[in-house]
Amino acid sequence: MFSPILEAYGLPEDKCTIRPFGTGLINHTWKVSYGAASYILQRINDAVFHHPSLIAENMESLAVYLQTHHPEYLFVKPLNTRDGRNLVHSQEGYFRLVPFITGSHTIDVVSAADQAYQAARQFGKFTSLLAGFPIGHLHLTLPDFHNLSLRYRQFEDALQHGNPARIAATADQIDVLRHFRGIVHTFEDIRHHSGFRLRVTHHDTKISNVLFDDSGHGLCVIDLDTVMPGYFISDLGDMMRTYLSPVSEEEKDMELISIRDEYFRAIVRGYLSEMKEELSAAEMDHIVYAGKFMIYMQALRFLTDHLNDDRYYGAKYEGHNFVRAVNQLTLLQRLTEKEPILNKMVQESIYSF
Ligand code: GN1
Ligand code: MG
Repeated sequence: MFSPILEAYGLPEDKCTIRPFGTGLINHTWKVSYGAASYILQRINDAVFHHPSLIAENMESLAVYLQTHHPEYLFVKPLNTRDGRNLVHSQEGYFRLVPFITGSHTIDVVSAADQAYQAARQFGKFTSLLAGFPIGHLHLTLPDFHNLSLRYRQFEDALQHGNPARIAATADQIDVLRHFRGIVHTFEDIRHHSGFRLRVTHHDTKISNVLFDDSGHGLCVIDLDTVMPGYFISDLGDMMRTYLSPVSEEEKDMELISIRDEYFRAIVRGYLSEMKEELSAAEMDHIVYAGKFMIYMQALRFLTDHLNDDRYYGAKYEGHNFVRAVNQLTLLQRLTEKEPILNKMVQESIYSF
């Protein structure tokens, strides 16, 4: 299967070692080693990304901008094939090959507050280095990706047309999602608020999308498929969603879900260390909201998918997306309980700069 793809890049498949890599839910990823060189090969899920060439074009324009304005920034861009293409289309789908940066590594689980700080700093840096980039030049690779109002409508749609047995069995979770609906209203306010800006936003700030060096310093961010115009709450919020709790969205024992204060502080400090000059007062007032926004959206998306028979995320066991939804709702409740403390930490962080 890989032979024509690797050949396009001048790599002989029979001399390469190819093994699955990473834990993403959407694209397929492999690490390819050839002699001393290593690469990351990815098949873009074109059931999700209908126009993979738009991703490649976004990477080209970001690369040109960064090369001109911030040539010292490590921007990991897909390689061109021998005949100059930035993407290979075969019967098996769309593929790209990215150089593996020697001396770098990724992590799958945040196990120290400094890792959260480093990652938040890198995501903030990415947006702030691109503050002058003409935002209209970015293609929307997934239109409405973080449009919470649309996600809520899709949830309501699933309540109408989804699997009736699953709808009946999830009445409690449906109630909780409805109870938190104010999070959607705040999002609507944000969209109409002049203090909120659309910036170059990563939209997938999980820890495995940060490259670290051997001493644990953040190097740069990777996995740029969903880089699009967006609000800062997407990136900051998804870090809260994925770094605050000691257990991930896959955890079935909800007792283990908690908010780690020192990780919250690390995320906010790391992000603000790069973004404090960028954010308006109105945006600064929505730092804790960012976490609520992203956790709520993910809970909506998992439950919606469960009601739609797992057609988007797939399921490794019966009720997988239901468990994920309950997990995210639990996390949302834990975060909401701590809101006053977290807001206080935000104020302390803002004053400490
Ligand atoms: C998907 O593929 P992965 O794991 O990077 C999803 C994210 C979700 C995440 C939940 C394009 O990301 O939005 O937060 O799963 N990406 C897409 O694990 O839908
Ligand atoms: Mg991703």
